Amino acid sequence: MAVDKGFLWGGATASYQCEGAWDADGKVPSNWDWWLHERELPNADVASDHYHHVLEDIALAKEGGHTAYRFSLSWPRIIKDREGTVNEAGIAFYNKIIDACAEAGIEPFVTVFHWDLPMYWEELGGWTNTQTALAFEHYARVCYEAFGDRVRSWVTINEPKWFTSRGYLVGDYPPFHQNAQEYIQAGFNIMLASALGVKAFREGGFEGSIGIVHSYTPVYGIDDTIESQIAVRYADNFNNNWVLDTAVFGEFPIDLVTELSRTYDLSCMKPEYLRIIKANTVDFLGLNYYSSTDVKAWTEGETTLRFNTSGKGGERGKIMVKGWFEQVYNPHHKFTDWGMEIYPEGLYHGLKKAFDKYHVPLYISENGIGCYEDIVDEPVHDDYRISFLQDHIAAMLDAMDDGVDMRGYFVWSLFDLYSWISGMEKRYGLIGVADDEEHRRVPKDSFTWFKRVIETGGDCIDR
Ligand code: GCO
Repeated sequence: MAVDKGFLWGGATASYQCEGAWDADGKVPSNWDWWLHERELPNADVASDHYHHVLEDIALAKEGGHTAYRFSLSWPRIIKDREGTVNEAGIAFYNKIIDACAEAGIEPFVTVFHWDLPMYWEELGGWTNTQTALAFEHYARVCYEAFGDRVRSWVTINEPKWFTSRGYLVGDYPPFHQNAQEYIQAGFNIMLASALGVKAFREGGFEGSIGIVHSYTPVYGIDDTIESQIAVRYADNFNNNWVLDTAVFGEFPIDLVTELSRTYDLSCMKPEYLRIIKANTVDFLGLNYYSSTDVKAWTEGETTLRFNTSGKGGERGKIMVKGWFEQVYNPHHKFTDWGMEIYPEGLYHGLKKAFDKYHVPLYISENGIGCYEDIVDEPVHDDYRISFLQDHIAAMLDAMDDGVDMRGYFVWSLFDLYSWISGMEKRYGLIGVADDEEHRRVPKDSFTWFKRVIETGGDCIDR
């Protein structure tokens, strides 16, 4: 049976990954701008040049039948300095996107923070400093006030786990640190920031709903032994619960806090902040699903912890999870070119589990596959992407049949964009972006296929 009419179908992007125009019209540098320039790494100075192609991109989304567009706002484009001065040109840019969406009948699904932190906060310790979280409240309020008359779906933060673990534990994202103490502080502050974002939303009496987006990694034990079950709990706390429990229940998992308190300084968790977190929980969860993980009890030296990434940095991730669990490869599964496990069943199980536990509406806020592709004039025949999306949408529809309250599905990504340290090589788009001066948009076969999925409300999906 087709999903109901209000179900959101669309593509997702993020400001740093697609806008380009990194120093245009009063935008100040973000931590990504600064660090990548400093280290001479591939950057998103230009990226997909969405800043100059935004009307074309929204027109294409409309042509593809999309009913929603998930994008993020850039804090350094909107707030110029630590005093909180607003950059009107930044506001104007997002007004342009939101108004174009309205004209196209596309619902804007807006993330307030998707990793591009103003450098003026990074200089003071970034997310390890509680001041950043406190400043986020002001920034979020500015966004609601500017766009809240037209935006009904808000996300405070995108993937707290992913960018903090890569930035402070694995050490391959800015600020390239490997320090578990900093990771814990950053993790706490980001959850505080999210709660402050919810607080500002509620206090302002804005219409609509507000949630958080999590990089969801359902965890499987290799067997049912008690050792494996304990490893699963550790891995679930590490991968999911510290974000999801905290966002929905307003409390960090108590066994995780107890465990961490044995080794780390948790004085950042002040009672007044814990009260803010408790009082300001989310309305919905956005789950980004790329892969699941298999774990077993820790057995030093026998296996390699992959840390949910291409393997790079996996060893370094061990500083935190030593003694907790080991991540193992499941030889029966397929993997992408970047070593991400392909396992649609994990989405079905994960959605069931999340809904049973949290009882809030769910969105798939990202799902997709990164591939090497050459964008020329002809559409890319990305049958591999179609089959990936087909199997994952089928898993979502099965979960809906089994009672899970799903409200929308977003493909990552609407068009090709910069994929963090993988640069522009790792393409996810339904629409190709050519490497030429014009950044020509060339819709792929998956774009046409997804249009049919939307038109049939998912009925054309093979199940
Ligand atoms: C990628 C990732 C995406 C994005 C996104 C996460 O490699 O590009 O798989 O998930 O990084 O920004 O929210």
